Amino acid sequence: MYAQMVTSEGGKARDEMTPEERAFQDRIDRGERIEPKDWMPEGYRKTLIRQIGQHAHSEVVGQLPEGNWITRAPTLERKQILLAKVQDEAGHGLYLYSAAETLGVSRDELTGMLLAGKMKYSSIFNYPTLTWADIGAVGWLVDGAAIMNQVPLQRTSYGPYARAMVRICKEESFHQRQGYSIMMTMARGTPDQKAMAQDALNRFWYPSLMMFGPSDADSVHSAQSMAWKIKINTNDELRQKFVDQTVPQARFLGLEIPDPGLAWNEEKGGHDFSQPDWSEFYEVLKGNGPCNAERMEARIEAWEDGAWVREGLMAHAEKRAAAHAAE
Ligand code: BYC
Repeated sequence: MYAQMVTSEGGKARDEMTPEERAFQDRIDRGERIEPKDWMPEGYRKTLIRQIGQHAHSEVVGQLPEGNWITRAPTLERKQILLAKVQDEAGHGLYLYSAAETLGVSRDELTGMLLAGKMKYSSIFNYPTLTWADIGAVGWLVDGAAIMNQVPLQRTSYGPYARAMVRICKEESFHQRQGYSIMMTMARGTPDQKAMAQDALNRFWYPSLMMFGPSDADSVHSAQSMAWKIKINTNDELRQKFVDQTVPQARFLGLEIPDPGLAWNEEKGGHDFSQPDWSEFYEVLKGNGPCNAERMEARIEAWEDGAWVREGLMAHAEKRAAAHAAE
């Protein structure tokens, strides 16, 4: 499988590297940016295609749980804000597909792999958004986790990916604030509204922790990706930072993180917290989450429904090219 090809390439020791690979690693170690036309090891290119492609798919699939609430947003203002946010996610997908294209893979190929079940998207989008409070929780927690992961990616070693992340991060912070603003309104509303906010937090807490990927001990790609500075932090480091950032935000809302094991640890200067149920995570990755089938059906339908647009654009481009050639 595609992902396995990538995995088997990783983790080379320095004395096993070719001279080109050593020179490449030296550039990375000096903090230089790698650009599309530069020489790069095949494993580096494939790891980036996997990560950026998966990231792009996540942005696009991530529109579905929120798009579900556009027609039901409680006020015109909330509707406008949510619409703008969902459109931003489409834009993020496009920047990321463009960044991946600089590595020699087309957007159509990446989409084809997603639709054939050969590429992943973030596990979080396989959970349903059952109430309006879930839209608050998604913005606050899911976009909050996304920012935690993506701010360091602005310094990732591959130039086009790092540059795409700059604008994405600016927009993600607006998304996080809009989610938190919904949570503030709900948490300060009627007892029923506050209960809805708590219920949304209860359901989204552990899936949000899973967004950072498996624990470092089980992360297949981290060691090589960090050596190549594709990843700047480990999965556990970012998860810890996310928990430490989010706990006071929950307190401010008067809501409770659904973790009896949560406690401040003075010695480490951070919170101790319970791990998510990793067997649930791997089930979701295998396609057995609550919404996997629904999400894939929606993407396949969108691809098929868009065929006439793609054909029309191709016909138009061919006509223009023929007209230019005849000039
Ligand atoms: N979900 O070795 P590991 C957004 C897979 S969009 C699914 O640690 P890596 C938003 C992993 O792919 C946010 N799969 O992997 C959008 C690997 O399997 P393969 C998306 C996951 O790559 C719209 C295996 O588990 N963000 O926020 O070193 C609306 C072993 O993992 C997940 C990004 O994509 C997961 N959560 O580290 C609102 C950020 N975690 O590929 C919000 C960029 C792990 O070997 N990506 N896997 O079959 C990354 O930073 C890294 O790829 C990860 C995983 C930290 C996610």
